[in-house]
Amino acid sequence: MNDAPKGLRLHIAIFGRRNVGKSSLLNALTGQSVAIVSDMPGTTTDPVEKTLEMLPVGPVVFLDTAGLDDVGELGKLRTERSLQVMRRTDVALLVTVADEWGADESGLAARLVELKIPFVVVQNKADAAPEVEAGFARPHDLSADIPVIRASAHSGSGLNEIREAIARIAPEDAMHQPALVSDLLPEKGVLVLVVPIDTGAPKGRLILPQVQAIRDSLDGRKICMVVTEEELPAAIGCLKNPPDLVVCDSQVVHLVNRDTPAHIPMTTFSILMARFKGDLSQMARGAAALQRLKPGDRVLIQEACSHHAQKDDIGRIKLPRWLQKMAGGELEITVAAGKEFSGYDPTFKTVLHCGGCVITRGQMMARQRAADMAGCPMTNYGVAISLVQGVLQRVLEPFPEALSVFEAHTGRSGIGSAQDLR
Ligand SMILES: Nc1nc2c(ncn2[C@@H]2O[C@H](COP(=O)(O)OP(=O)(O)OP(=O)(O)O)[C@@H](O)[C@H]2O)c(=O)[nH]1
Ligand code: SF4
Ligand SMILES: [Mg+2]
Repeated sequence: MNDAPKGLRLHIAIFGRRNVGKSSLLNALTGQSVAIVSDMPGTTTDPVEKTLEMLPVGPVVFLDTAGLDDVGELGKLRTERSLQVMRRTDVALLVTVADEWGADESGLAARLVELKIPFVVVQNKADAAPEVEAGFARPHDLSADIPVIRASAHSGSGLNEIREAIARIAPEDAMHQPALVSDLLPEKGVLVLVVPIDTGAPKGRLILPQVQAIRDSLDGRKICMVVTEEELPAAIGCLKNPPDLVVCDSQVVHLVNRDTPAHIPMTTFSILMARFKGDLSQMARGAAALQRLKPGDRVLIQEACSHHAQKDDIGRIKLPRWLQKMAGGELEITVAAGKEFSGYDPTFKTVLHCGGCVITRGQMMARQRAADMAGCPMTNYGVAISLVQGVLQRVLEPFPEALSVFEAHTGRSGIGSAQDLR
């Protein structure tokens, strides 16, 4: 489990004013000297990350942040970065010194409530305030369901309570990923995975969604075949009964659509991942909005990491070209990359998101919620590729709810054939 991908780990972020002991708590909870601690306010300047296996929660990432009361120009920037961390937080620790609770803490708590991020209030430095032990007050403006724990990063008191509280309040979504594919198959069902082995495929290995699909089908005791698109007809032909599901890479979806008889359900790895990572129905609604784009409309292309763009990059080059073709003219395209983001500008007519392999389900859901709140339809690359290929309805068939959302919002279908996509 130690090498669980970051996208599958619960993200726990530590917020609070400067010098309250956030970094000391990170070190105490992880049992390691991860972050620098000092009595100088403003010691932590950039978010610090530490992945570990934490009982009783499982694989987690801890994020230590700069104090939210930092001052001056630089301080403001640091505070902004800390707040951006909130957008990728599944559970927060709001740290104070003993029962000091002022406007900073109230504001922070209100913001966490607004973003629907569950949190624990940690009253740190309990060892230094024994004289008020009896009178340790619960903040007056906190709702009763928010745990308040007295702790000391120095003595270690309260740390287990913090761990247990995290496990208790962690969102179901972030703790228990839905199955990737096995729930779509009957008992001992047959799954055919179509994996193109072209020059773009990494040498000697498979990519994460492919490995996860194989593993999930084995966990679910299904029967899994893995073939390239060229072998697909032979693979289907050699089976006594039709397979229960064919899953392919988006880039060969037009070929696989052609070679998979209509009575055999098919979908793509991207669609599976869109459901695994977030709300597929919302992505399907966002795909319908792509069909309404007009020349001059603003589109945000959002990637969760800043990878080096290739010359035929899907997000930066191909999708914008296809969408402009669908819209019948130039679109105003903005590209944003990185794990941090600070909400959406409502003037975007669409947010087109990457697969988000480096962020968690909770983080993707937070992005989807933020887009929804700003009134920006949101979809992702995989869903958009199937739309422009004219096969979205077919690949959504295994997901009746998402299909009906798409059909309720759709106008015309995609731009048609594979030739159009060169
Ligand atoms: N007595 C006592 N002191 C603590 C405790 N936790 C932290 N401190 C001290 O408080 C000071 C600040 O600790 P940090 O962990 O650097 O605090 P921080 O919140 O990360 O500070 P910034 O990074 O500046 O925002 C240090 O001198 C710590 O030794 C605690 O539980 N008890
Ligand atoms: S899917 Fe998104 S997060 Fe994953 S590598 Fe591509 S751009 Fe980065
Ligand atoms: Mg610090």
